[in-house]
Amino acid sequence: MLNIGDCALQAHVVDITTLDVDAIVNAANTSLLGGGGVDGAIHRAAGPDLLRECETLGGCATGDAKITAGHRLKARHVIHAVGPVWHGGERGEAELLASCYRRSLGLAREAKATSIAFPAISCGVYRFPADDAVRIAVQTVIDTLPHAQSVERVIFACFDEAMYSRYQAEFERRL
Ligand code: AR6
Repeated sequence: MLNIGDCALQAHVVDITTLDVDAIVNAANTSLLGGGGVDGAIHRAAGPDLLRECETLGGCATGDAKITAGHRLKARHVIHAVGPVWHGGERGEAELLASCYRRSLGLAREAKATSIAFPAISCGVYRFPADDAVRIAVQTVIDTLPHAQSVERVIFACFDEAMYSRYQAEFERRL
């Protein structure tokens, strides 16, 4: 855990779809119409009304995010962020990934969310190098928290121990 002002940053090995938080973030694609990985898991757990709501949104640009209700999830909202596909690092991937975290926290603030959980956006099918992605995620959240005062708890939901260790190492580096 890492405390930044009044906000606690935590990493947990957990299925993000099970979390009872104000908002979970989805690692979506530009269509916002579902897919595999965490996106597929969120749509399965939230039920078909999530897709119906997503169909009204008109997609989403890479680096941006859009918010919906949580439907059958315990989470009140889903924030659908579109991370970059990794192409070697010369196509603005780092800035686009940082933008996902900034935009998601902005939407969380507008929804008056106090708790938000992020998956490791772009670290699966989109192949962003995980160590770099984790550093960008933690740095961007820390930099953006002063503009997202409602947020008291940020959870980095990890699918496995290897990803969890990366967040722990990043927290410890900052203690
Ligand atoms: N809870 C937490 N983390 C998870 C879960 C889960 N239930 N399931 C997977 N992960 P990915 P991307 C982790 O591929 O790279 C989809 O098809 C996973 O281990 O879901 O941003 C979308 O529609 C990895 O660390 O997202 C897009 O087309 C992380 O979540 C595309 O994949 C992200 O992996 C987005 O690719």
